[in-house]
Amino acid sequence: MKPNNKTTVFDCAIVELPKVHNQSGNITFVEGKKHFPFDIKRIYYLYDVPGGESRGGHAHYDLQQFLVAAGGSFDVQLDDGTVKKTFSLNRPHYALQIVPGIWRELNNFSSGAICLVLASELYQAADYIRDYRQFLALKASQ
Ligand code: T46
Repeated sequence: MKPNNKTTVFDCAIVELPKVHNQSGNITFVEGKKHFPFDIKRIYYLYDVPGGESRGGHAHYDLQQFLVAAGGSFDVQLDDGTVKKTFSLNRPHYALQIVPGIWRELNNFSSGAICLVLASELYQAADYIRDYRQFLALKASQ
């Protein structure tokens, strides 16, 4: 696997998802390749995150993701080795696209927050870069 070391935080953005509202509430739906640029191969979600805890602290070589605050709120700090950018997620019909090769830290989870992740690949431990110095070296080695 080759690192996607040319990606930047400016390749990551919030996208608005469809929302259908009626008197009994809202529904949001996503279809791979229609609303996202990939077929969704895996869904996972973070929940019951204790107050003050952080998640993430890694980058991916290949994985593409969309993160949604399906409940509550949290912040996502993205880092491409040069620029850091923080996104606050707090509405279930907005998703944050994270491209490969971006370091991320998730924090400021509200009580009851749910971070829903729609991912382009199945789980592979080898797709993670968990050492920040290694990440910086990879980003600098283009
Ligand atoms: C990400 C952020 C937002 C699996 O066995 N299968 C899976 O699909 C996942 C996602 C995790 N795991 C195992 C691997 C670890 O033993 O669950 C444990 C915790 O995973 P991790 O420390 O990577 O959790 P987070 O919250 O730091 O990161 C997760 C995702 O791994 C990552 O892709 O971007 O959520």
